[in-house]
Amino acid sequence: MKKLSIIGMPMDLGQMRRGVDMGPSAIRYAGINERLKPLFEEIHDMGDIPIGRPEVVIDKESNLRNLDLVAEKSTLLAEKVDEVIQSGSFPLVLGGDHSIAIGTLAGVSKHYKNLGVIWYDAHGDLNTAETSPSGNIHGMPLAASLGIGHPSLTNIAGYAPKAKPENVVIIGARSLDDGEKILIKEKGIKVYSMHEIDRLGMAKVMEETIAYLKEKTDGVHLSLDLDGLDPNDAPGVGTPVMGGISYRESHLAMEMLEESKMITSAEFVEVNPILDEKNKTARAAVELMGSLFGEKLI
Ligand code: 4U7
Ligand code: MN
Ligand code: MN
Ligand code: MN
Repeated sequence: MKKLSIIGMPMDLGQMRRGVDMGPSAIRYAGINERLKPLFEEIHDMGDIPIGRPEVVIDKESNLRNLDLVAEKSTLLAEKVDEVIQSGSFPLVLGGDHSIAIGTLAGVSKHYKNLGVIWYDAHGDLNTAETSPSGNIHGMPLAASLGIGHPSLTNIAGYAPKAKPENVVIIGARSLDDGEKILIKEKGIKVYSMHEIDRLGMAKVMEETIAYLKEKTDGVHLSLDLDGLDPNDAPGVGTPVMGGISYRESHLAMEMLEESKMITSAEFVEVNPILDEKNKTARAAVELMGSLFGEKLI
């Protein structure tokens, strides 16, 4: 695709650590426009979806933090993403915590019969109100997108599910809660945990992922949580987990996705400049975008 549209989603309502609302600013500051300019005919930065500074509200019935607000803001994001795809442009969403994926996928999914999803993350984000140890919605967006969880989250844009479990691949998992493990088995979700990445190598993992999705999907969304990377390479995240995917492995993964030509939308989430070291995590995000969109080393 020749046109790129950047949408900032400075939402931090899906978790408790302040600062992830500054993710879009940090990523822009890291030079996203300059970096991607040579790779597109046209780049349109649409600015940020307005989130404001709403007060934290815990839903009485479900115990979910900021349930109504996340649902309301997700609807706004879904509309924007939908608009971008209709205009023939590639939507690139900047988070924000990972709860933003609920809105992104709500906007993307209606354009595909069989949307594939690559979930690049230390976590499964497959919790529901019942299984969540935290009540934080950023641990739930993949479940919600599969139609599992609170109706306010699963029915954004008026339909569910946004993706089928057999069209999802999780890459980088190393911190899964008990309920998430059960769901993965029950639904047959494909997971390349750090174990498989170590055993097979990233090249093989990506070859298999691409082959798996290619035959059955008509579009693939990349949801990249920076905590999928090792905290040494991406320290500016709210829920870091040791033993993650390296910076180099991540570049290889992005390069292979670019070669596959299968990615039709993307989001980079959980960049928290307050927890970062000299904007390292935002810079890593921008550099990985370079590889994802076709920047070549030589
Ligand atoms: B992220 C967690 F309990 N699983 O649900 C939860 F470990 O979007 C963490 O991947 C979720 O960063 C992390 O709160 C959400 C926890
Ligand atoms: Mn996540
Ligand atoms: Mn994560
Ligand atoms: Mn996190």
